[in-house]
Formats: sequence, structure tokens, C-alpha cells
Amino acid sequence: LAAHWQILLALILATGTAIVFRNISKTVSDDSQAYIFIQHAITVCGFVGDLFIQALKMIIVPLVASSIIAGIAGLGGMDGFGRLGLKTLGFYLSTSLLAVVVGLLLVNTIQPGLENGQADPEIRAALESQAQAASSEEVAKVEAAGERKAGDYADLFKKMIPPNIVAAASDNGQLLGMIFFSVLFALAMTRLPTDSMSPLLGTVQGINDVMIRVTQWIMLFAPIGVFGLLLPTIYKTGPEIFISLGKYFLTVLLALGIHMFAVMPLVLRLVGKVNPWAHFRSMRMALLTAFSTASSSATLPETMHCVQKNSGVSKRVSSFTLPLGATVNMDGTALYECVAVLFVAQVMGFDMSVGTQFAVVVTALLTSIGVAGVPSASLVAILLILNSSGIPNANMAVVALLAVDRLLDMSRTAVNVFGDSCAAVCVARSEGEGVLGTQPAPKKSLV
Ligand code: DAS
Repeated sequence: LAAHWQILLALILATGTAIVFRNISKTVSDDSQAYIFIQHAITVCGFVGDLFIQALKMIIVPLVASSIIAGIAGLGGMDGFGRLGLKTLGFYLSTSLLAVVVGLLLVNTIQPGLENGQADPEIRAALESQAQAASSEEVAKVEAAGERKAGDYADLFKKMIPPNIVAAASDNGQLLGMIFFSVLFALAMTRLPTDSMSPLLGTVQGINDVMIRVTQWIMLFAPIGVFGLLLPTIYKTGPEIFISLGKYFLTVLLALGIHMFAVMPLVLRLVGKVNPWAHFRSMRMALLTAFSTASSSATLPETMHCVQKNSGVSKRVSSFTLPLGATVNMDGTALYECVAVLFVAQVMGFDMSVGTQFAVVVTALLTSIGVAGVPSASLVAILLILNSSGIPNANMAVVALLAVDRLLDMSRTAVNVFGDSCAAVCVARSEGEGVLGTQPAPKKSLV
């Protein structure tokens, strides 16, 4: 069975088992053998799922550093790199803006927080009950996040120049420091005389090949890891929340779907001149991994493998665009922040004028750059936007959204990863590379 079918099967099995476990748990007493077995099974699954994510995170630093250095050093120095960097950043900003606009349109059209144009008291009650049901650590996490100010996101740019590269490498949600150092190292390498640069480049390329091999070994365990990640999630998330917060879920998932299956394919066709379907197929393992782990960073090794091996993007383009994208380009997150903030404003009866909505759009764009590629990272940004917009009951609302966030986090992380992979393909095409079955062409600008 092909690897992606194995993962899909694991997802289906986990869902089915979780639903059976949920129903059994409801009919037996807490001290029965069946109930105790189920709790142990959930714990074991959670443990296996965490091991899988940790294994993926374990290889991020050596894989990303060696990819960037080998890719850029192979690029031959500053000339190609500057152009590549500008194209990549321009692509990321414009697709994230498109995502936020899609989110804005949908949340103003569907109006998930309103009933006949007024704040919906039932939804507010649902949020409050979710907030009460949330665990103490979730409440503590939101309280702690509430202390963060907009300035923290400005610190992101300070993180670009890390005082300690080992410490920077350890924060695998924010790869900026490591990316910056690796790029600097690679550019300096191209200044070396060839006879001393080639053995170094050969070694770095060797390390990179080894790390890609290790990625493939880790991905062999993906079906087990995915099963372990999904079962506890679905077991804990009862179907009732999809009813009380149904319109909210619908708005987010619909907006993510429009961005991923309509907007981005259009960008692939118009800007990249490639067949979107071919790219979806080449990215399926990375998308399934992103959906299962809800972490762009943990998915990065698989994203690089799919973009390089299946979409045919060169290492020199993918080794720069993908690690940067996993850190700063989060289309799904920017879209989600916009929808969630305006949803809470609607529920709280807070009138969002066009000016305030524009401010939310800008803040969502900026904070999505700062959001780490780890599960539920964007809820911190949402709290910041709610507080800075003066929307009341921000903590209660975010605690409630955090409690029901997992499915949405998995979906928006898949959109984040897909957006990064589209950038790699479009930038590669503009660099004259023949990707996804197209022929190599002369270099041209992206637009
Ligand atoms: N889970 C984050 C990621 O890994 C996205 C988010 O929290 O919005 O991309």
C-alpha cells in the first residue's frame, strides 16, 4: 500500500476507533475494565504520537542548515540569492494577503457570531461553557500569552540575528535565527577559493543527503504516529461542539478550502504556469503529515522531501523558500486569525467598523509572520489582536477557542504547508527550472 494510503487508512482507523471508544466510555462506569483499558489506550496513543513528532523535530536543525548551505553555496553567491529572496518574500506576502481577504469576506458574509444581525446569546453561552470546561493548563497558557505585547512580534526581527546559534536552533518553532546564520555561512563559503570550498561543500551536501535518508526512515513510522496523534484528539473532541459552534467551524473550514482549492491553484496556474492537480498529488504526504501533526515545523522535513523529489524543485530554491516559509509564511493562520477575531467581536456585540477590520487584517498578517510552526500557536496572536482591538472577554473567548481548536489547527497547518510549497514551485519556475513536468525555460520575473 502506498505511503499516503497508509496514512489515510491510519486517519480513518483512528477516527473510527475514537468514536467507538467514546460510545463505550459513555455506557460503562469509570471503574470498569473497559473504561480503564480505553484510558490506557489513549495514553499510549498520545505517547506514540508525541514520539513521532519529536523524531521529525529532531532532524530539523541538521536538515535545514545543511540544505540552506548546500543550496545557496551551490547557487554561487549573492547575485542569485538576492533575487531569490525578493521573489520569495513578495510571493509570501501577497498570498497571505489573499488568504486574509478570503477570511474577511467569509466571516462578514456568514456572520457566524450573529443571529439576525445581533450578537447570538446561544453562541456566547457555548463559548462560556467551553471556557469553563477547559483545563487549568489551557487557562494558564492563555493568561501567560495575554502578557505578550505587540512588541514581542517586533522581537521576531531581533530573533533574525541570534546571539547564540545553538539556542536559536533549539527553538524549532522559529527558524529565522538559524536560517539567517546558514545563509550568511553559505554566502561566505562562496567567497572561499575553490580548492578549499569544494571539500566543505561536498561534506555539507553529504550531511544533507544523510538527513534526507533519515527523514524517509522516520516517515516509515508515519501511519503509527498519525494514528497515535489522531485517536486522543478525536476521542476528546465530542461532536457536540460542531453543533454549538457549527457556523464558526464552517466559516473557517470553508475559507481555508477556498484558499487552498481555488485561490492557490489559480496562483499555481497563472504565476507558476503549472498544473495544480499535479502539485497536489506531489504534496500529498506533506499535507497529510501537516494535517496529522498540526505543526509546520515538524512537517518541514517531509515538505522539503516532497517539493524536491516529487515536484522537482531544485535544492537551491527549496532549501531557502521552505524553511523560511515554515516560519514566516502562514496563509492558513493569517486567514484563521482574521475569522476568529471577527467571530469573537460578533459574539461580544463589538461593532467592527471597516477601519477596525482593516487593522485586524494588518495585525493578522504581521502576527502570522511571528506565529511559531507548532500546534495552536496562532491562538496567542488572536489574544493579542483581540486585546489590541479592545474586544471584551478576550481571555474567555480564546480559552474556549483553544479547547476546540485541534481540527482547525490541523486544517490551517495543511494550508500553511501547501502555501509554502506553492511558493517553492512558482519561484523555481521563475528561475527557469522545469518543475512538475514542465520544460526548463529562460529566467523571468514572477509577475
Ligand atoms: N499550528 C501552526 C502551524 O504549525 C499554525 C497555527 O497554529 O495557526 O503552522
